[in-house]
Amino acid sequence: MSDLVLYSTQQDVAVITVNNPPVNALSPGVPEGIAEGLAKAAADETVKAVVLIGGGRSFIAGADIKEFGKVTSGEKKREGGLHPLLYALEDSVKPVVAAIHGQAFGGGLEVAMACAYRVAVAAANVGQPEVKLGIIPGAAGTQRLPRLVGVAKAVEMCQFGDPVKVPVAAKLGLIDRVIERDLLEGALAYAREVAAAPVMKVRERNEKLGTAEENAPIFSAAREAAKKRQRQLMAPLAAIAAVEAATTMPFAEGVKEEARLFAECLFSTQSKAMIHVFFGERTVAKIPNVPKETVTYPIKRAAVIGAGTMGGGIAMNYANAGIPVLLKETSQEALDRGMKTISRNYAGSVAKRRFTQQAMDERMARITPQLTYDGFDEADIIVEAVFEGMALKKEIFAALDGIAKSDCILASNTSTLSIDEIASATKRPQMVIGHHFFSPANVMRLLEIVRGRETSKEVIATSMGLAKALGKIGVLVGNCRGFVGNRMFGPYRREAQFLVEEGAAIEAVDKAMYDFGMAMGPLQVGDLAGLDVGWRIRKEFQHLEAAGVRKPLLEDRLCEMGRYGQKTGAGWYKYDENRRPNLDPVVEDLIGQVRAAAGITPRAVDEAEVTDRLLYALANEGARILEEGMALRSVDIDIIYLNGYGFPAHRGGPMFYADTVGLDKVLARVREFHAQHGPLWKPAPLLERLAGEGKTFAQFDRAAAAGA
Ligand code: T1G
Repeated sequence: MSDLVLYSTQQDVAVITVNNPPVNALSPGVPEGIAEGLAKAAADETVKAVVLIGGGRSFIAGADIKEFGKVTSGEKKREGGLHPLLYALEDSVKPVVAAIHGQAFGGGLEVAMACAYRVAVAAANVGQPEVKLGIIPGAAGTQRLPRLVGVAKAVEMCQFGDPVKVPVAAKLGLIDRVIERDLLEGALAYAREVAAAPVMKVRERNEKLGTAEENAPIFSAAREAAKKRQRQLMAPLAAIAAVEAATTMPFAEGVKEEARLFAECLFSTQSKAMIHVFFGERTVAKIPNVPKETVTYPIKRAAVIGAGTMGGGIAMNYANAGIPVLLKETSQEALDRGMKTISRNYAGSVAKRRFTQQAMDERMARITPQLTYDGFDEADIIVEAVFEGMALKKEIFAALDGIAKSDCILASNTSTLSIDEIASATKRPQMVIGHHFFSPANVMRLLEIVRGRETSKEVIATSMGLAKALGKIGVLVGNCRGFVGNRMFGPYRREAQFLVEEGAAIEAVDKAMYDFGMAMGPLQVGDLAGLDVGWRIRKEFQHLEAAGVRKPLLEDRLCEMGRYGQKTGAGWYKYDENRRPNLDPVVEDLIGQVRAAAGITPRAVDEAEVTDRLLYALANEGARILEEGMALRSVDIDIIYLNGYGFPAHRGGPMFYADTVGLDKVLARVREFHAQHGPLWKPAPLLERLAGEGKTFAQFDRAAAAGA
């Protein structure tokens, strides 16, 4: 028996322990080890029943996702999968009891459902999260689950992939007993209780499969929900179809139909993209030359300067994570306004039953509004979130230098200004870092962590851990203008405006990107964030703009007209009381005037030109960012775009998407645009190199990792 699966006996019960840390994935050798243990138990006359349990922190968290890439790349042939093991478990003469703690996800739950019984501790979670990887359960999960919990719940679990807490799963009939104390002891006792009882194989239980009449509305509602909440995704629809097969076909046929649907999803670009994202969200936490064992600062007390939209949201993040936070403003009126916004945000969550009034009160109690620096000398981290002006920020950091304790991290939430220049206002640049939150700060998962030239490893490591504690995805970026996300968003939104100047309709540009999968089109996004934000930055950086380079004309004009977007009721669009966008003849007139003044004869612009110009603007700037080392890997850029800019996960991110198109094709289009539109489209040298070598951004990452 491999050491991936351990076998022992406790008097008359065999115990099979999966020992494949960190999550007991069903990696090669694990299914085989369980099967070997089962055979041993069958051959041992003293054994009356079997307990299958996970070692370490969890039961089995699913198939080994790393194996899928080997199958889809052809490196590895698809074998019989888990079915032989599942039938061996289900047909075992001696009943097998799955004992669950931590997670039983995906293949882990499918293994547990093939067992005669399932017991679990209340804190554990079960689920079929495969759709989050762009696939569906591939080991009869869609066939056994409805037989245990009924059709409606099985569809929901397979279509959305969300975890189900054990007490709820027990009520559904998925867990036979919730174990109060020691899981193994409880499972052994349960196994002895049921050792001699007759076992009904799950695959033979049909009483919960309902009738066609009962099921029809369930499946049509599920498909309706998929259309609304899972736009463009293929796996949820495949999951629904697979569960439907369980209600219309005999078990063995249903398993075949599930396998067909599973293969369709597994080989899809959507699944490759979502698996890329799964690993990418974990890769970004790995910083070359900042080893895992780097000492970090404990963050027990926080302080935020500025109670505006960003400062208030940042304070909420700390309160949500259980960290008391001081919130300083310069006037009582601004402070009251900030606290009122925070209270209103929390009340909204209570109203939506996201959490209780008590939870809101506890969070509010963790935020201390004040007009002074009282208590800042005890803070472990101070986050500056004031107006985007360098002079003000330097003044604040100079003041903090004299107040904060020596091991207090000084973070700026600046979205564009230089962390090095801000750090120069202190005598402790090694303690200064950028924590760039995205609005609304208490909602958006992305946190760009901006390393200054002198930022210490300990401050970086602490920031990466703090991001996780705040429920954020922390991505380390370099200290260039706009860092990574906004630096790329500039060309993206610039091209959207150029396309309108050249003849594209506003709504056509937005629709093209929405149809690509973006949460919102680029012009609507501008209206949402506020056109005046970019307008102010352009004015701040005017002196840096290269002369003779084409600049977008329309948004400055819209701002001069006081049309900042949703916040003023009008920007590119006019907004009704429900903030729904409507085309506005005033803007059409303005576009006509601007074209005429610029001597532009409007032309037809097709959807492909819109998506190519916007998406390749991202990829081209991303390539420059990689080259300059302002992002560690192309996947870091992808994770930034998914979590900060509404890029669709099923497209993997701007760099992954460019890889799927083929960098040679991307480069050809960039060269076309360069010829048509001038220096802004100069191809990035890295893009030219990789395209010339027939390589991908992903290969660039692997080479960088190998070289690290
Ligand atoms: N396969 C391979 N590696 C995995 C893995 C998996 N299923 N799950 C986690 N890891 C790695 C992860 O990359 C990280 O690696 C380390 O384990 C710790 O993970 C047949 C087809 C279980 C809730 O989708 O949801 O079964 O960065 O940081 O925060 O029908 O991991 O340390 O190198 O996330 O404590 C279905 C995915 C698979 C579950 C634990 N199962 N995993 O969270 O740790 S498809 C899933 C999770 C399937 C069947 C189908 C979480 C977790 P590294 P972590 P965590």
